Amino acid sequence: MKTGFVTIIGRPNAGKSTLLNALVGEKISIVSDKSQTTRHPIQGVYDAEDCQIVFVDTPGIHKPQARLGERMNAYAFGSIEGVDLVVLLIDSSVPFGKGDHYILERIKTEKNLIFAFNKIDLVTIETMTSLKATYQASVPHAQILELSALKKALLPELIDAMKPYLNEGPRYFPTQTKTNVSEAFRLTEFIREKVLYYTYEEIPHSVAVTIDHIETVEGVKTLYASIIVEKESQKGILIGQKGQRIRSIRLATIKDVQRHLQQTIALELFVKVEKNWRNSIDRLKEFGLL
Ligand SMILES: Nc1nc2c(ncn2[C@@H]2O[C@H](COP(=O)(O)OP(=O)(O)O)[C@@H](O)[C@H]2O)c(=O)[nH]1
Ligand SMILES: [Mg+2]
Repeated sequence: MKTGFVTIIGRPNAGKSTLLNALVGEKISIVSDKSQTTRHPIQGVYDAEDCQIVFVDTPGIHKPQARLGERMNAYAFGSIEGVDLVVLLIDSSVPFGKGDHYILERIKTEKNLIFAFNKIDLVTIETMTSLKATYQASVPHAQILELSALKKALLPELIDAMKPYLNEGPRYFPTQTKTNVSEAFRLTEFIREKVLYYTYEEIPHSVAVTIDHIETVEGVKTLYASIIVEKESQKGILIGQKGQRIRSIRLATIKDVQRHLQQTIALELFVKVEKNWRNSIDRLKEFGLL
């Protein structure tokens, strides 16, 4: 049995979480079109007859604007230490820029490195060829692959390419284990994903979610959760006119959580304002971000 740890890193929005979910075959890590969706390193386990790979999804590497952002970058770079292989996932539809150069400089000394060019469904062959050449020229020892995480294209090829970097040994986790994250954490993330979907600009980055209480009455599980924002104005936007937006968030979350838990649930959402929580050491600690 071949086993190993593989970290997926890259810029925000490259498709890292989409890839993790596609490889594991279950929604482990939330996905959105907003940057900085993933805040923690999240493990997802790929399990097959001949190999088990523990993938680590990481926050996108970006220019930080708050302590939270600094922490997220540190998590991402910290997650490449001691793993068997680093996969740099690249959004092929975005031109090579300073941010990409910065990541390359940080990781080019890694011995086991795959550059995976994602979103092949969005680019021409010419674009892809020239982007690949740029990367290959700066880090010649890296192996290069193309794929689409969203369309689940060329994923078996990616798995095959990883096998030489794995080691002989027993499984790290039982075959049915898909992730290391707790059930409570997954529930907060399901809610945060819906908040990201329904909001724009600074709000997605200003939101944290806590599960405050869970009760089961006559077989119906009710989750009481708080959505924490940084300003009164954000609270207003989140609630929306006549409570429309928070209602949409609530209903979309219920649908998702019910599918995940395979049972009927109720959900009570409270929106709270906490100025500057992203710079609060206590809060970041509480959210497992420090
Ligand atoms: N067209 C296309 N979109 C993709 C692909 N992979 C991911 N995406 C989209 O890219 C956005 C960011 O995805 P996400 O997994 O959250 O990126 P992350 O920030 O790197 O974790 C989402 O809207 C995904 O649906 C792909 O192969 N093709
Ligand atoms: Mg992500």
